[in-house]
Amino acid sequence: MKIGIVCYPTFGGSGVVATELGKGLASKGHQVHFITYNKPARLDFFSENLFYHEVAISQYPLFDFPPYESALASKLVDVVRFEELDILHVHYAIPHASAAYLAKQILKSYGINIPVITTLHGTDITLVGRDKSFKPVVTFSINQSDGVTTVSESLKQQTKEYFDIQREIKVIPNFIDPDRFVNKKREHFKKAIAPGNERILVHTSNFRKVKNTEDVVRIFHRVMQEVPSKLLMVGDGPERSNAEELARQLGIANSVRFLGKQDAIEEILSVSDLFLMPSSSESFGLAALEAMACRVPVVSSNIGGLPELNVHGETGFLSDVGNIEEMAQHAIYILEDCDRLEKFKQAAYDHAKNFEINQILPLYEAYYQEAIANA
Ligand code: GMT
Repeated sequence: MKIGIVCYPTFGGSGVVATELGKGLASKGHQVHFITYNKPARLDFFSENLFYHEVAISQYPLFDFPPYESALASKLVDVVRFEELDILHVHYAIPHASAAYLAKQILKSYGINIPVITTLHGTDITLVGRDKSFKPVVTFSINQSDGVTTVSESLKQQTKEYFDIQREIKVIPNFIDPDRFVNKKREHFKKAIAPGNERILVHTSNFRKVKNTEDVVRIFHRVMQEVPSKLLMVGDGPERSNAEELARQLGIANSVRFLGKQDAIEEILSVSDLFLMPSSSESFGLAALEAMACRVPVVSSNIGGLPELNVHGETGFLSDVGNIEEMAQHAIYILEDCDRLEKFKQAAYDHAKNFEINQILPLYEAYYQEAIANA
């Protein structure tokens, strides 16, 4: 198939999933065209089946807000026509689904009927999409897509609850590449971070409000009173300085390392013993899955899609959002006993196997084939 993929080209979960999907499809012989405003962060190697089309946005003094949606729709028309694409797959509803709808209508005037699949990732539904300034457009473009997928059962239910959706929604969970996300022995790195053989806790995110990064610091503060440990904070975003300030106020700054944005996340996860994800909204929790694949159990909130990923009492534990004391107690329980920690690590790894790319990719391929056949 010749597949067009539209996504945000950043480190955000939706862009990561879209890029890894495209790379996986290309390695199976499909021709994949990424159409976005920057080269996707994880599009890091050359393949004869991978193409990147940049959406250029004109800067004109009249435009306080450059019209990205129109520029994207025009680019989609162009790429579909001249690269003869079979299908468009857009990730994140806003503004990708409506741009694809517009492109689809324009392409009809050229006698082309291109099927459009929309994958909803979370904040496009739970936070941004519900905003009344977007809601009619999001509802319309979901209903007009030829196929709609969500990354968890929970997100499917939320989409139906918040929007008037008349069409079927298929759940296709997120996935990991097990060749990349696998535990790599990095003893020297572990020794440098935890010279006293302390336990290593880790959090990776974009440090937005929903990630509750201050809760991560508070949980750690509680844990280190019982179990000698260190905390690695990976990523960057608006809440980073608050989390840093809190670590200083609590007098634990020497035990917390803020590493900023990192490419080799798997190396950091490989030396870690526990992943913390106390988010107040999480449609899936891809970062937690990446940790599990590297043998890292997860203490998380029980929000959104997290209970579909983190098996309470097996791969980690779930708690109500904001229940810092319970999350800390769960973390201590896992970390204080070597045999128990090993059991949780093994269970996390075993469960992550259900989300390997080779199991999930065929679901997308079959869904594309169905949409093309019905177009
Ligand atoms: O979590 C974020 O802020 C990034 C966001 C995105 O849209 O890129 O992530 C969402 O999509 C990921 C991939 O499907 C999911 O794993 C995340 O759970 C989801 N984030 C939220 O729902 C808050």
